[in-house]
Amino acid sequence: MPASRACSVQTPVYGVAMSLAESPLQRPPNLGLVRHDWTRAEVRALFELPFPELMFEAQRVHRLHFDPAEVQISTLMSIKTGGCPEDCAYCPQSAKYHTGVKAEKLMSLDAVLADARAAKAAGASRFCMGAAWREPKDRDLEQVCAMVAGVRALGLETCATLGMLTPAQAGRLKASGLDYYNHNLDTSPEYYGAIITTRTYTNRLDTLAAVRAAGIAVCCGGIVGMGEGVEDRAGLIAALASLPVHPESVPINLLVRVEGTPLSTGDRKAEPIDPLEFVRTIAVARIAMPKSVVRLSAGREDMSEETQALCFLAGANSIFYGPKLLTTKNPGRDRDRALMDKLGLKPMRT
Ligand code: SAM
Ligand code: DTB
Ligand code: SF4
Repeated sequence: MPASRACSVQTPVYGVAMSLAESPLQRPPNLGLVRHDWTRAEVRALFELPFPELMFEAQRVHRLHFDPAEVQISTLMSIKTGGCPEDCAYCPQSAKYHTGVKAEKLMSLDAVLADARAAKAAGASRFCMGAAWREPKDRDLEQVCAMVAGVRALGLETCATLGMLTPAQAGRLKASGLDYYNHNLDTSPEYYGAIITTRTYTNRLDTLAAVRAAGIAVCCGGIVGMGEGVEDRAGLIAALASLPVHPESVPINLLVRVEGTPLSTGDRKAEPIDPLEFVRTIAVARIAMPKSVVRLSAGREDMSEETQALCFLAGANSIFYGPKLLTTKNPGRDRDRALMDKLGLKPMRT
């Protein structure tokens, strides 16, 4: 061994886990390889690691597959807002709750393309169109397909999140040029029923299978801070990492608590989660799905710069950029540019 590697205070060579090598902790085998057989217990054990060990492993895995200074930039647009028949307890767009979000019609093609042009000019590489539907009707899908084709023609990657899809609908979206489809598992299979009753976990897995079979890249993650336990956060990551192919994109959302939703008040009120537990969830997602782009998704508006910086250190490498998510606030572009400059982060090359 060259002299420079013999001493434990030298700059580490990536892939050589110096502190773990000297620690009594056993590193699970094959960290950094893509595996589909993650057990809940293994994922749970990652959550239990001392914070420095977890962060070290997450960074090691991150650097095996990504440039840690690069962040993928997406912009989100609500193309059909509010009035949704589903009862997702976190969602301001459900017609079942009084949140002040007004139901609107599907936007026009021109309005969507104008927004997409602005997003591109501001530096986004992907444009994600969200609709508050349980599932798209075929005539709505026709219009969304035209939007997808138009956005793609602008030179942006395309993403849509429209609710449940049949295989035929997924095929039509693929044919129109859809690159990514977002459909989240949201939480663990066990906690899911406490959050949504109008569709099942299996419904979600079926949509994900239809998207995958159509050849569209999968964007699938969940929400943290809905009153779930660490067991559920581990269950979510284990479910995502056990999919036959890992999602190419994994959004980890921090609950945006919106007044009027069941999680905002009363006996179902979700208490805010410790920011470090959110960081841990990002780190565990990074380790369990080494090649996936992990998005530090909703919830950044009220997040400190320090917490966001820790999320990037934990392996997050994507954000939504622009002052609005679907119906709630996201940091303004100036604020995000300043943070990225301060941290030396740059847009991911596509
Ligand atoms: N209606 C479609 C569906 O549910 O699949 C697409 C839009 S829906 C708003 C997309 C995702 O946004 C949800 O699955 C959920 O994970 C996330 N989301 C919605 N409201 C949220 C909130 N208040 N805080 C954090 N994430 C939220
Ligand atoms: C995802 O995982 N998060 C985004 C996107 N997919 C569609 C949505 C966040 C929504 C936050 C609440 C709102 O703005 O309405
Ligand atoms: Fe509807 Fe989607 Fe909101 Fe659920 S998350 S209420 S399906 S818009």
